[in-house]
Amino acid sequence: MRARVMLHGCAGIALDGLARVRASIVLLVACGQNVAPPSDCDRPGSRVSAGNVTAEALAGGIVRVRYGAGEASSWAIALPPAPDPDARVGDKTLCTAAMTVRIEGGLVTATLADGTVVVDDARPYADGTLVRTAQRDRVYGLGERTGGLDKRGRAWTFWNTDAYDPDIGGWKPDQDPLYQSIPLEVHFATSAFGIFTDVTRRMVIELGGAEDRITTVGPIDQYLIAGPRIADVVDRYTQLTGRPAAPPSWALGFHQSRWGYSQADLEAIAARFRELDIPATALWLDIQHMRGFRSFTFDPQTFPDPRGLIERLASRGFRVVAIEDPGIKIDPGWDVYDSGLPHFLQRDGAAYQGVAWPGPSAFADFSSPAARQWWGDLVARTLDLGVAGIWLDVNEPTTFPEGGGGNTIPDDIAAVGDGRATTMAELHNAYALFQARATYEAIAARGEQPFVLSRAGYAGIQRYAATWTGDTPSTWWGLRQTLPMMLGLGMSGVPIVGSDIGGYSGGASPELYARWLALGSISPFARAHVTAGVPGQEPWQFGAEVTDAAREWLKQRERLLPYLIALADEAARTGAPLLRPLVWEFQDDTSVADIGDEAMLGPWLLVAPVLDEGATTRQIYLPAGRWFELASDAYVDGPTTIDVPLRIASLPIYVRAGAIIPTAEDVLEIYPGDERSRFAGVEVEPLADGIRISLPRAYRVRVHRVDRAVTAYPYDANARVIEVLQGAGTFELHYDRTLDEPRPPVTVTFEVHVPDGTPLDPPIHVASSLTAWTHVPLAWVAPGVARGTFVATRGEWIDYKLTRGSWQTVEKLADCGEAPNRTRIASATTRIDSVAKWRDSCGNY
Ligand code: MIG
Repeated sequence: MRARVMLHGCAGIALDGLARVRASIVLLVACGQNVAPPSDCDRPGSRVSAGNVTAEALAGGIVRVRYGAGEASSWAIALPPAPDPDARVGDKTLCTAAMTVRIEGGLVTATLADGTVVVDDARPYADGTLVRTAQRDRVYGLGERTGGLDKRGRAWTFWNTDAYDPDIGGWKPDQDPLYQSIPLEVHFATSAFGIFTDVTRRMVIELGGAEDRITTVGPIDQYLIAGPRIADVVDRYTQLTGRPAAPPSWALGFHQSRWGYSQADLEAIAARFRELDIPATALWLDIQHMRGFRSFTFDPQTFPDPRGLIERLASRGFRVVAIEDPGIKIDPGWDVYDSGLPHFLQRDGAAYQGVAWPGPSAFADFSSPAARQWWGDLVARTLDLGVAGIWLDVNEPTTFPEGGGGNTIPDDIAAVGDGRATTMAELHNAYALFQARATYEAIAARGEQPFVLSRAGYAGIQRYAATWTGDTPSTWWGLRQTLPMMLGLGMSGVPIVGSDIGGYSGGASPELYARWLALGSISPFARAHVTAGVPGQEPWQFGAEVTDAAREWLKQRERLLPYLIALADEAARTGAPLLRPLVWEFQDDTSVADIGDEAMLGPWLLVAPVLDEGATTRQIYLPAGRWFELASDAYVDGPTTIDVPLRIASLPIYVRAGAIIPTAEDVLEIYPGDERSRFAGVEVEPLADGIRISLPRAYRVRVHRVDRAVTAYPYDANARVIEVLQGAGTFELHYDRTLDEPRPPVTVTFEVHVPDGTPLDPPIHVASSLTAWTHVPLAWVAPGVARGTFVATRGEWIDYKLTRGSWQTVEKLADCGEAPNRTRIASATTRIDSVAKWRDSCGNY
């Protein structure tokens, strides 16, 4: 029996049983570079210790190094991993299949089997300071951070902070720290490894020039995590700190929020979404619904009947998510306060008081199991009203300095520490982790799949909550920062991430809002939200063009929902983020390591949102392989950089060859490539004369870009798609897989729905860029419905206007305002446009 092993970052090398004994020697020769020195590991064992440093090999390709005295204990670790049964030790050395760790003279060195240096201490550990020789590699991750993908070159602080700057209406361009502290470094040169510094106390990690420096107080636990792929690092890391919770499917839909919605606003907004046919699944309650900012209450004046409200919203297909702040109003006689007394953090024998939204407030010690139970019972009360999800805000935890204290609970306040008495100095960064746990467990206890959104977090937060990028201001730099920030969170084990679509401070221009919504529509968590006292950021607030584009993007998201669900399921099994940088999928392509303005949505969709003001074109890098434009099925062969023209409606998405994409109504979109591929239980194997497909259940299978007429199957020659209904099992389709040209012509169908009273004669016309803006008539096909076709180059933008044969009759908006040009990408999909008014009926020509 031959075993295929992947070691040392070399290609897989086949070894038989005998050769494996001398595997390291064989591999040294095979790899021929950068080899770790021969070790003195001569006996079984998983632990070495010298001075105040201990290294322990754990199962799953991880070594824990403890700097400083005492036994390690952690709030982040989901299940303490067992010692690595195959590890070996020498006097100063620990050897595992993945790495060798040596402790000598108080210095730790750790090297991967291929010689890659993981840790090279430059000085013995002392007084909470760890200094190591910096490696010439990139460092991804570190949780929620500003800047690009690579975090090298500056110091990063780990201290959860409400980073609001009133002058900016959110956080600043290079703000640090933000709300979350996730001390996972994902190092990448040619192969990847991780360093997770499991410290919840205030800490700074400086990823400088010659030295990397970690500064904190007290002992430091580091988990050294083997690769070689970035995906392996995050897989191992989320095995250690817990797999991400898969959200309920409604939580993957579009959410609408703002600070300040009244009961009437919510009802009107629900109706408007349905009227405009814009998909949305949830509406949010910010702190305005509370009685004097008391968590777990509804104001009897302004929200007299929450249960009825939530039922009416549910009848229109909306779930409701409600915010619950941690600061509990000091209000003797109020049952929430009274019942909380045994659970609040204390100072001098009384509840510690900080100032938050309700004024003087007490804060539960979520590191106490009893306090978590108390909070969970209150969460259950909110859920009993019909609320479907819980939003945890200001849980850094934030207090208002205006109240005389600082911006958080003081370090010296004692805390239960989940069985290990401590103070806020250590609990601070983990406060939200425990609060999210209490909330998640309360929802799960009811048999519901929890949806919790938390602003703050520590390593492990992914087990309980999704997150968003907090108060990102409504600026172009805010939008531009959002994508790398989400990608960084994804590489830090937090896959369900989003941003306030339109930005938090408000006043977004139509263009900024449109670009943000496009990005939001391909974000794992998609919620429009904005602060109080500014215009709302619902999709219809920015003009007809943006409203139409919003409908397209959100319908596309709705179609892709089964794909998103499959990705969330993958995340829950492996930690892989839904939205991942190109380097995650194309680690061996040296040109993608710093690309943070494109991303992969799962393994199959490359998304290139538009992030610059006024952009009329954008460059898109496509790695090796064939890429099909999602909107048109035009294709491009990579590696290449293309320049695409842009419209407001643009959201460039390319499908990677090999793609298997489950979509709504049990449709499975398949884009065969030259290699076997697998996703969501489906397997596709290319054959010389077609493909073989294995399905776990029935699907309507659509095989894309079949250019030669196929007689044996239902075949749409214009779409160039074979569409067959198939049950579970394996089947083959035989056809000629040759493609004729990247952008073959396509017949484009326009369907126009006209307002009542539109005369039949003259007919509806389309004036477009396809016909040098001459007016071409459509045919009436039903009362009020006209249709016609044009031939276009697949994938080109068509700009057009609808008329009744002349500019005097051109389409107008419902308020008789000028209608912007309509636009669409030339494809086989029928476009349906509804006209509100004609110019001659507006009487203003
Ligand atoms: O002190 O609840 O980031 O989304 O609208 C501000 C009001 C508290 C901060 C959140 C924001 C929310 C706001 N909150």
